[in-house]
Amino acid sequence: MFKSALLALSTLSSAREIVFPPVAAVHPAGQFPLGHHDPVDITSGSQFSGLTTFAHLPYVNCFVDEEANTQRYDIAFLGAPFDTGVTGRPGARYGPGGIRLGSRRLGGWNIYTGENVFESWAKLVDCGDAPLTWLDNTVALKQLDQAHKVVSSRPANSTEKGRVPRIITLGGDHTTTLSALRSTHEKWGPVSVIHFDSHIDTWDPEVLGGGVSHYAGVNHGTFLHLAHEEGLIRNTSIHVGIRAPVNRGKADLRNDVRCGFDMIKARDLDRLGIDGVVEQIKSRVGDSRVYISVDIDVLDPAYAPATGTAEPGGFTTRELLSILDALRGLPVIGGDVVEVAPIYDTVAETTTLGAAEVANSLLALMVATPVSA
Ligand SMILES: [Mn+2]
Repeated sequence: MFKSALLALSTLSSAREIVFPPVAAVHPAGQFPLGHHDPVDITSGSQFSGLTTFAHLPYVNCFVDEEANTQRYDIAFLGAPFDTGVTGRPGARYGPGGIRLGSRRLGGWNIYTGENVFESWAKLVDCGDAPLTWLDNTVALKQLDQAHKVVSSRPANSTEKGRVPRIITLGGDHTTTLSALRSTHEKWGPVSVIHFDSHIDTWDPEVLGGGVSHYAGVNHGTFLHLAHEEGLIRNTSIHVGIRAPVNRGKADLRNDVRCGFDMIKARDLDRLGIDGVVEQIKSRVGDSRVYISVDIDVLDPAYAPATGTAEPGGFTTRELLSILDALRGLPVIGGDVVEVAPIYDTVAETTTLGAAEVANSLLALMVATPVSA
């Protein structure tokens, strides 16, 4: 009995002594063997170590002069945890954190382009989330306006590529895009909006919310109407992926055109194909500067269940990424991924993984084409 126990112990201890060859552990970014000089290396990163920023980018508190002035950047990720402008399910205030979690495995050389956006001319940072109050929409949106203006007002790192840093916002409900557009207008003037969404979001505030109170008219279904009213956007804008019903039939659609939008409906993709959709978007925006806003509900709920106003019959994740990547060459001055509400996600993080990939595609477009102010 003693002998067999000893045998079991020695089997266990030798099992614990199994030594893996060094190539079994690799550096996530470069496929370098870990512990090249030291058999135990804790200086190189792993996909799961450290604190969670977008794609492991360095965190810079971009809102505080003393912290940001010494750490310049060209493209900044900015979280906008705001979801009190929704008409459906709330929860997008957790979107920035959810998208960051979904971005943990981003990195490396893109299989389609052969490029690595994380090893380019552009200095990338994650500014964290704008600190927004959660009980007063008017104050919160003023804070977000201010956050965008402060983050984009700092001098860029690679000034030969462009003086103004560009921002990719992680939403937040779609109201948050209004703050982004107010800020881009100051730096770049009116821009064409390429708006991926299942809803038009140009509803007249008088009709949607404004009948209740003045401030309720500022919400995730009216922000594009307000952006038009404020002169922030050009009348060469376009929706992509629309399929949700409108409230007032022809009146809403007439108003939509008046706000500067053309429309590619979700099922148009079946007829036009990816190339046809891309061609229509490009011919619509011409050579104007563009802002790309992606409401994750443009995807079918099968691919993005974690959103506030899901509409069946949407794009697959692959279709959306193919369209986005084909917009390469357009002068993209800013963009966002919004309406991600992680509490409704699957346990496999279906929506947040997709949303992170969308943000990665926006980043690739911005790195590919520097824009000077
Ligand atoms: Mn929307």
